[in-house]
Amino acid sequence: QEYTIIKMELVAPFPDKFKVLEGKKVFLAAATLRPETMYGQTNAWVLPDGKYGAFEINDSEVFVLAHRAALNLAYQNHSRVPEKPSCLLELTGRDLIGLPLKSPLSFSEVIYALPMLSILMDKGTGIVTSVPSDAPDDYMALHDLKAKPAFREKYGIKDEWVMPIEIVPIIEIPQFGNKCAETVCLQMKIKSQNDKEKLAEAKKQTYLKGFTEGTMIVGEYAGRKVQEAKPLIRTKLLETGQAIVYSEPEKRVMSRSG
Ligand code: ZZB
Repeated sequence: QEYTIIKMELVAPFPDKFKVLEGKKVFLAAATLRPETMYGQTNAWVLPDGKYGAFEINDSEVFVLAHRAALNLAYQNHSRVPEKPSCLLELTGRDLIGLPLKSPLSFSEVIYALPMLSILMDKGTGIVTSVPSDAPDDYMALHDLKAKPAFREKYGIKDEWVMPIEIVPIIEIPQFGNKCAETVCLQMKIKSQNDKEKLAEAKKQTYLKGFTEGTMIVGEYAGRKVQEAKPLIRTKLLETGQAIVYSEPEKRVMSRSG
């Protein structure tokens, strides 16, 4: 599986726990298969109990991601020490909640890291960028946070990180409109982010529709089909140093859906 890693930059001043990283450029490294949707990013997702680390990618840049992903990246020429992850700081998802980030192409100047309970730590980087207009999982996780004050309280989430978030329409799909994740979640009567089976089906549908029938309505390639815009946007993100390629080696164990 070939992902694009989006570099979501931690905005200074760093919180106490991250002070040892001062002077470096620090990024939450989000793995995505949909680089063309980056205009619609509203926040980042982390697993509260997930184990993460801050790894030196080169002399000046640090990526926060799962240890397994750091090892894979080290073998893909993205480690200060060749073939060896160099961890400066051990972290959990809870340490990441509330971090202010600046992410490529997002219309929001600053977005925040928030908890999502369905993140798999053995897939991608364990960091996910949130596009609630087009990703059903993101739409439902954001819905849960907005609708449930107790949930926000449990994780020490400030209202100002969540309540101002608005879904940004970025892709138009015939019959699904410009917030296809919302359309599908409502149609399928999905209740929360824990509704795993229905969400898997919703994801499948929106992936397919978005790719085959979607048209960009924002950004440099507005008016172009998603199929055409996707590789162009990806290349631009890579060329401008805002993203890197990440190949996920085949897993030995079968995935849950396999
Ligand atoms: C932005 C985005 C926008 C995504 C969208 C999807 C969609 P797949 O096909 O199952 O490999 N993701 C990445 N890593 C994880 C993880 N560790 N745990 C849970 N989710 C993860 O799915 C890849 C997508 O799943 C990635 O692409 C990421 O979300 C998420 F409009 O990034 B995506 C219809 C989906 N739309």
